[in-house]
Amino acid sequence: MERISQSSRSRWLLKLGAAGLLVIGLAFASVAAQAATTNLALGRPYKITILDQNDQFVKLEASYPDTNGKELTDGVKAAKPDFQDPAWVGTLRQGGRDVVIDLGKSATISKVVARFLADKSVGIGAPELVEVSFSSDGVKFSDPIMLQPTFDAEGTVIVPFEGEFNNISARFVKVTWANDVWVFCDEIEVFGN
Ligand SMILES: [Ca+2]
Repeated sequence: MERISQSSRSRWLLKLGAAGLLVIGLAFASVAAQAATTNLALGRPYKITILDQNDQFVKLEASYPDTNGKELTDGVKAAKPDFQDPAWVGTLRQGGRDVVIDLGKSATISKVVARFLADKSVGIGAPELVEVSFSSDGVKFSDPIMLQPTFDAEGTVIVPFEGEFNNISARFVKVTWANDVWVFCDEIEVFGN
């Protein structure tokens, strides 16, 4: 059997070492990529505030409730653009809504997505305005930034509104939408790590 010389053995060890480092590096890169796509809002508590409350409208929108006050971050999305799917939370007029999500701890945020329903045939429109703002203490919020619809809402469709950010640091995320008549939302997601 041919003996492996000392120098060629050293070269092999170097190559194995480099391969090992590459594998470890890829593993870290994979974890980092995964973390960046984590929905930090999933299962987190939030508070909805009606901007201009009217008791008559509050009664009417109770037909499309936010059951247990958890539906907007429970990870459950409507399968179809059907307003009768219980995943939708219906909100009627009253100016609009603030939804303040508490991520539980300070996070680095790269993307926010809020999903809405558009079905003009039943008076439900994608909101004309959706904004997001950020806070470290839940009291003082940054200036709002508009979330944009990912496409023009024509017909009966689910329209995600999105914003991408350059690693904003915050614990509290406030999504605000304006209500024309009916606005239906099923999920708000905050991606980052
Ligand atoms: Ca949901």
